[in-house]
Amino acid sequence: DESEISEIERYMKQETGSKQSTGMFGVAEDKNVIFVSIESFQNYLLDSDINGTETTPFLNDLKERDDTIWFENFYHQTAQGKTSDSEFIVENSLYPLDRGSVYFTHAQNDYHSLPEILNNNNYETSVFHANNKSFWNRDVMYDNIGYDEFYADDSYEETPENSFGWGLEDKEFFKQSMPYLEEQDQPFYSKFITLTHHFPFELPEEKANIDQYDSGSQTLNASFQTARYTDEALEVFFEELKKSGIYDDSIIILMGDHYGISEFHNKAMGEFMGTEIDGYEHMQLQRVPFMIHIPGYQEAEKHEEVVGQIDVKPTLLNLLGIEDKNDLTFGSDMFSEDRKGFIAMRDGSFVSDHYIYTDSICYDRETGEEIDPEKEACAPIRETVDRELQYSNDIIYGDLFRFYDFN
Ligand code: GP9
Ligand code: MN
Repeated sequence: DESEISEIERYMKQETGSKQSTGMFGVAEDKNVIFVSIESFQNYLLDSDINGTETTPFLNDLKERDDTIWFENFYHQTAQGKTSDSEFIVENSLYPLDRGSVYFTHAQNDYHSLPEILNNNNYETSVFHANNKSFWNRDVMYDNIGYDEFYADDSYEETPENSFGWGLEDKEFFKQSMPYLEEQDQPFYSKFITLTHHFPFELPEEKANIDQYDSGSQTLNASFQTARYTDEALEVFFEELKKSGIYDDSIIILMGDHYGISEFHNKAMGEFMGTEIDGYEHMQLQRVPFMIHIPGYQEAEKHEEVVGQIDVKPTLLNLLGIEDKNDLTFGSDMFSEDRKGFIAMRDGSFVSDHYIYTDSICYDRETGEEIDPEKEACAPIRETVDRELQYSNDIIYGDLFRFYDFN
């Protein structure tokens, strides 16, 4: 009820809210935002090669450029809701639920989501994803949180040549999206959700431009081919955006939604990485690409801060110069000096500047060494993490934003 939300509000305003940076405020004011959620993409793919062929030549180049801000320690924070969890975290800066998908279980709640805020600031908002509208209950949730348009599989032309695995291949997906994108009123916010690099990483042989890896895991082996394919699709998309003229008035954000290779493949993954996958390495494998590409910008740097999906909403609003003073977010602006200092996973694991905590073990983040349990180094952050996860659950299960005035 109202007293619960007041307590949570106090916590969020003190600990997680109003941490906007001034330096980057409004850098992308009035720009279109093209947000690409890259299916199952993890950081181990970046700068990797198979038999001397780069897996992700386009992304490797993009992340080093002066017009791309790359956060190399960006973590996904999803749970059972997979892609839908990543969408939920980005749109709301709340945690996903400990079980199920909030997109299914609490699609009718009151939220104060990114598309709604952008709508209020004169943006047209849309989602592009070539799958069934009701997958993950997206049609219902999108409607509730304020997306203007949802271009789903019925907006695309699928043929036996351009579809396999989960459906329409990413290159066709981007190409066929262009006419719809060109119809958007500017400025727009458009989210694109790719599909080809999804388990079981199926790709017709003639579309593969890199070898499979060679290990005991057919899943890991095949994943390099679909990752390479999606990297090429992103390059196609950038070219299409340039051709249409949209590129110059836009920023493009690329984000991996969650892991693609589960811990069942730890043995093969360990061979690939050249190290055994313990709890520490497992956590480090939860890093996914996060790049902010700003055409015309020349001062971009690589960022080493520990950040995650929970931070996307405040970061993006800050870049767009949108002040939403009463917003309640568990994330902070990634560019702020005064960030919260940890990224929490749904199961209570976390990564902080100095520590990584998982499965009741506290590791030194720099060295990966286990810290003597007597030292209790992780304990204070553990408490805050549990508190935040509980607050987030309270908000969702109790639909507490009903009682809060965002104006
Ligand atoms: C389905 C796509 C994949 O539409 O988003 O979902 P996932 O299995 O990754 O949650
Ligand atoms: Mn996914």
